[in-house]
Amino acid sequence: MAKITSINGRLIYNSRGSKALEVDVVSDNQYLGRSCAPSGASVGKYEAVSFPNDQPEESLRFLDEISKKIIGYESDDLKFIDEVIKSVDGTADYSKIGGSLAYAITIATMESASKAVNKQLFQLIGDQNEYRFPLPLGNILGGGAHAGPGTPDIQEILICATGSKTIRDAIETNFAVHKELQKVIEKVDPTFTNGKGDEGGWAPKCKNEKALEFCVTACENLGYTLGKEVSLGVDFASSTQWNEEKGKYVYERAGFENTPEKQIEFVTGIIKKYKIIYAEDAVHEEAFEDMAELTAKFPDTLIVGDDLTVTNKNILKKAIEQKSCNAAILKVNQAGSLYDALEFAKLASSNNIKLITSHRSGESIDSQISHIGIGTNSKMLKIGVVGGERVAKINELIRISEHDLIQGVMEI
Ligand code: 2PG
Ligand code: MG
Repeated sequence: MAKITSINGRLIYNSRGSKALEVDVVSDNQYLGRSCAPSGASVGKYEAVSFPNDQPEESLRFLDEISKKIIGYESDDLKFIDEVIKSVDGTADYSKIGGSLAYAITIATMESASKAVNKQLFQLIGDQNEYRFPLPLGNILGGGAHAGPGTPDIQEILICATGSKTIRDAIETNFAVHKELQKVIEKVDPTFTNGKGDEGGWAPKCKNEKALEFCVTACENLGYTLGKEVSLGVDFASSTQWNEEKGKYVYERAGFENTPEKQIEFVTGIIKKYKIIYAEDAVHEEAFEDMAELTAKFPDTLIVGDDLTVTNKNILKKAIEQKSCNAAILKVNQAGSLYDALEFAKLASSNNIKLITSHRSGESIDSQISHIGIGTNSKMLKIGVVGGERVAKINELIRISEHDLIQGVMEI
C-alpha cells in the first residue's frame, strides 16, 4: 500500500470569505489528496469545535506534530491516522486542535490513498457490492441564519427530484425548479432583487408560508406533482428560533411565538399542507421527545436530525433509544474526523436510520462529499443547487456517472 510522503497545510477562504483550513497529503511522492474544511452558520451546540479559540492559525500549528507521526505510514489506514489525531488532541470535541484540522487531514489522506490504488474515493469509504447515487437535495429558498432581515425564519426550503431515475435527470429537475422559482417570486414581488442566501437559495422578502407557496407554484408551473416527480423538504433549523429563557420558539421575522406544543402543531401543519417528505430539525436540538412525537406521527416523512444528532455516535444512540428520528444528517465536520463520521454512518445504517450526507453553508469547491454520500449509502445528498461551491459537488456526480460503478439512484 502507498505510504504518506508529505503533508502541507494552509489557510484559504471559503464561500463566505472566511478563513478555512486546507491540507495536502501526498502518498508515494506522487498521489495528491487535498481537502478543505467547510463551516456552518447554524452550528449545533454539540458539534466538534472548528478551531481552538476561533483561531484557524492556532489549528494549523498542530499540523506539524501530527504529520511527523503519520508520514511513512500507509495512507489508507484511516483508523491509525484518526488515533494519532485524537492522541494529539486529547479532548472529546477537538477543542485543542480544531475539528477542521481533523476533517482536512483525514479526507485528504483518503483521497490520496484512493488515487494510489486507482479507485474512486467512494470505493474506499464503503465496501458494498452495489452503489447507488443519493438523490440531490437542494436549497431553493433560504432564510434564517442563511439570509438577511425580511426573509423567512425557516432556514431552508429544499427540492428533491424523487421521481428521477437517473442522476442527470435529478440534477436537471432541481435546476429547473430553482429557475422557475425566481420567476414566481418576481411576478409577485417586482422589487425582488434576485438576492440569494448563503447556499444559493433565493432570499425573498416574505414570511414562511408564503415562501412555501412560492415553491409549490414553481413545481406546479413545471407540470410536476408534489410527491411524484418532485418533493419538498424543509430544514426548520429550529434551534435558531428556540429561546431557552422563554421556553418558546420565537419567529422574529414573522412575528409570532410557539410553545413546544404549538411548534409541533406548526410543523405538522406544514408537513401535511405541503406534502413535505423531508423535515430537518423541526424542533430544537435537545427536544428528543418532541422529535419522537413527530417521528411516530409521520412514518412516511424523513424526520431528520441535524443539530439534534450532530454526526455524533453517542448522541445518535440516544436518538435511536428514544426513537427521535428516522433519518440523520452526516456532516463530517460536525464529527471532526472522517473516521468518526463513518462510525456514525455504520451505527445509523444498522439501526435503519436513513442518512443524508450534507454540505455546510460555508463551503469550498471540494467535492469529496459527493463520494462520502455514495460510500455511506446515503439516501440523499444535501448539496444545494447553484453557486460554484455547490455545483462543484453536483458536477462530481456527473463525472462519477461516467464509470459503470453505480446502479442508478436511491429510492426514497
Ligand atoms: C444546516 C446547514 C447546511 P449550516 O443547517 O443543515 O444546510 O447549515 O452549515 O449553516 O449549519
Ligand atoms: Mg440543518
